[in-house]
Amino acid sequence: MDLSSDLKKEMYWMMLLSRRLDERAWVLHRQGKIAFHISGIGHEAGQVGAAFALRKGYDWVTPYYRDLALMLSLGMTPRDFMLSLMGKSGEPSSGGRQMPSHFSMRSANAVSHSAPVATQTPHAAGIGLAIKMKKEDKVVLTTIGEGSTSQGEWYEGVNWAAIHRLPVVFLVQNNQYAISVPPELQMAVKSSADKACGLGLPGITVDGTDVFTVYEAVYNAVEHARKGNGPTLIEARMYRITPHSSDDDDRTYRTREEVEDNKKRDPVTLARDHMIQENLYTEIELNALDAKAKEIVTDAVKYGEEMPFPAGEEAAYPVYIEEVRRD
Ligand SMILES: Cc1ncc(C[n+]2csc(CCOP(=O)(O)OP(=O)(O)O)c2C)c(N)n1
Ligand SMILES: [Mg+2]
Repeated sequence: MDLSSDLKKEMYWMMLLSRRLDERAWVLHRQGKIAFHISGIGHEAGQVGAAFALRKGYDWVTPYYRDLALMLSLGMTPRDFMLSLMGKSGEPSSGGRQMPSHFSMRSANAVSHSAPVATQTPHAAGIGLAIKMKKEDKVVLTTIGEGSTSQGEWYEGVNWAAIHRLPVVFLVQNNQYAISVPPELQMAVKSSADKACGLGLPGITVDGTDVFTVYEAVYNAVEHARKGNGPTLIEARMYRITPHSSDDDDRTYRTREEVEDNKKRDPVTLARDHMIQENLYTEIELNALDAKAKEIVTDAVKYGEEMPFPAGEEAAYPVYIEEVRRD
């Protein structure tokens, strides 16, 4: 696909910003300043490529917890993310009530998900059905990890979308682990995309470390859906460079050599190399961008630290409410 220089630069920036923000979250956790972090490091190409293939704020998204780069690409700010990590007042997903990274955002049509994995899949199918009934040309993107494609909800959601040819793109981020469990213990097929033939929709596997490859695959699937041709299942293959979460010790189930080896396909480094090779940026410009990303992250941390915690008496809103508030 022939992409404009500006588009490539925008994508690179989102990947870089997400990476620097994510790295800072780990530091904050180890400093004891936040309780929990679940990381998208290694997932940036898959998420940014997918987000840029959508009409932002027009199409719908039901994301999952690793989708930091996806959400930033759809307009969530680093400050918003810090509020989520710190459980502070004003946090857009839940006002600081949800676990961090349980993303939702009204302006991006991004719908909140539950902690049980795969619930976002039937949600996406339901939204797809609503779009079809309303005869709109919108599309739903839903994301998930490969391990969670073992869940019943996942099959039910994909099956329903396939039967009714709903405008849904199912993006599986195959990062080679479900906490400690490798894909071969989750499925007897080689790729989550192979499951598509049993459910009656197209399924493809792509290199999820290359942002432009993912963009092209999701773009084509989105256009296919928008024209009323139904859903597509895309598996983007990548590697979870960090432990599962801040509370996981991955040394108990994988070697350091394996992790180091997979860092050779670090999506942010690959995109950076592409920028140089295509003369889109010089080394000096790239270093300046990096400094800018770090500055934005530092500002977000300061902002988060200065914000108050939500008022205790509001803890149950909107779980239990006296009257319905529409704001
Ligand atoms: C129904 C359910 N079972 C188990 C869990 C605990 N859990 C949280 S994340 C996770 C691993 C999911 O792995 P995968 O789908 O590959 O996504 P990844 O975390 O690798 O991105 C598990 C088992 C859960 N949240 N929900
Ligand atoms: Mg996984």
